[in-house]
Amino acid sequence: MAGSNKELFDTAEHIAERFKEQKFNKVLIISHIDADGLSAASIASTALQREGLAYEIKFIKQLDEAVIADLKGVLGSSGAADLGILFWFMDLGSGMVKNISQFKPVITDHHAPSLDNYDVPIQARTDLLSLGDALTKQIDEFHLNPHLFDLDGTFDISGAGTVYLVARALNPNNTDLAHLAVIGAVGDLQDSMFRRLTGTNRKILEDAVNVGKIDAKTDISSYGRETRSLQTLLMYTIDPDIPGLSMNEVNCIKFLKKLNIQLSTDGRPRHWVDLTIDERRSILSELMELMLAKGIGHKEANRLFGEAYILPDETVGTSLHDAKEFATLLNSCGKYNRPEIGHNICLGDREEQLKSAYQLLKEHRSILMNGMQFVRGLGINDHGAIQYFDAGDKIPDNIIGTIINMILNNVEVDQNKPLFGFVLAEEGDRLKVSARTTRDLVKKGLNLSTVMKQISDIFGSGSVGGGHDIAAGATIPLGKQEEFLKYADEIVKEQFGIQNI
Ligand SMILES: [Mn+2]
Repeated sequence: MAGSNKELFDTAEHIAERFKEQKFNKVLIISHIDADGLSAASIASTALQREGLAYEIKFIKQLDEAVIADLKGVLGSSGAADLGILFWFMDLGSGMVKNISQFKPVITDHHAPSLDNYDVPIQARTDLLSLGDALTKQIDEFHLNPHLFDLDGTFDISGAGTVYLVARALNPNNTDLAHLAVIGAVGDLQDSMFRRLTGTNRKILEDAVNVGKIDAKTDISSYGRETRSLQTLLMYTIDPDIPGLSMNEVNCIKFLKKLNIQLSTDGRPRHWVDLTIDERRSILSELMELMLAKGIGHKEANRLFGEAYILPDETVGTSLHDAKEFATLLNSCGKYNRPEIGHNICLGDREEQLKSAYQLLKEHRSILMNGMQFVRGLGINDHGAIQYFDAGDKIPDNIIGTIINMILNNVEVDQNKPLFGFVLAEEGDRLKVSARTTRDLVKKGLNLSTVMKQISDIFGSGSVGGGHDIAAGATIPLGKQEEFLKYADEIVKEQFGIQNI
């Protein structure tokens, strides 16, 4: 199944050539407003600036018809080439190749391309065949996506990674931006399956390590080594599930006290990074023992360990010192519509912008906690092969995916069905639906990206959907929830090979 990444590098070279050769006044960067998209745009803008090329950035929540209409406004009646604008879609675009072909764009993305990207309608074939061929060739030429080369975009490379390959092809000195691609990749959880970056991400990581921007070390895989108290870090360790400790703060405190681990010094909670090597070892070996004693297999218990990506230039004990926590900080900027703050932090601002980002992070945490509690009170509904909840307007639409992830990871929820969440879109005129599942179900044939795409296609205009096999989303018209659930149940059953009775 795994293809080779040589073609990725070749395509990156080809795109870099276009930046060097084509005459244009400005590059218009259109990127996703999350940690991966922010890292991607930061790599791109820095690389372009270094080449003396002007750019402008548009961060968007998703690429839909409304955004495309907006971009068409930029074009006006003339073509992109006449205006001297080069459109560069990053961390998005592959699912909408047909709709954006008129911009003659560069696309660097890792989301699954839609199957109907290159179809020319049968009735138009006689007239348009040659035109269609030319168009297709042109799009593919500047379309960098691991899926086009048989690589899995959920873990082989991220949006920021695809941009990084282009930046590196533009100028070998851009390897000093590799750490941003690492942040983008872990922001998209690309290290979660194997507990380390693999595939093309591994090559990017090597660059980051070689220039001294990242230290890669095996450590506890739990989130929050830098900024969480020890008991919080343990309590929220849910993959792997630690019997008695996951989601149980009291037991976590008892566990740590039994090992004579001081929870605080001078009234300040200690974090994982404050522990001595011996303390870390004693906790990890005790956790392993506990899990094995409870009958958990070695392979599962070993998920306790993972590769940590440390940014040695940053201050220990801050979000910036760890790639995962750095990504969370960027995500909070995106989620509260302050992408420029995240962008500036990636570019190196450590003063005012960083302060604002920490404030957003604080708010983000409390909104997440409230959202979790709300859904817990609401309960999860069973619907054939799937399960779902409807949060109405009680949860902001931009954190619904994160909430679903947190709930699905919670031991109390059925892991054998994908979890869907509905929420009113921010604009109030449509429904946003988001879904998450486990790696196990994906292995059994589940593909949420296809589910979202197929249903959006059925609904037609006003509906758009896609993403990854393990995590996907769609926007659908109001009042279509029941219909959506019916289709989702059918498609998921089909994917699992279950006959409808
Ligand atoms: Mn991404």
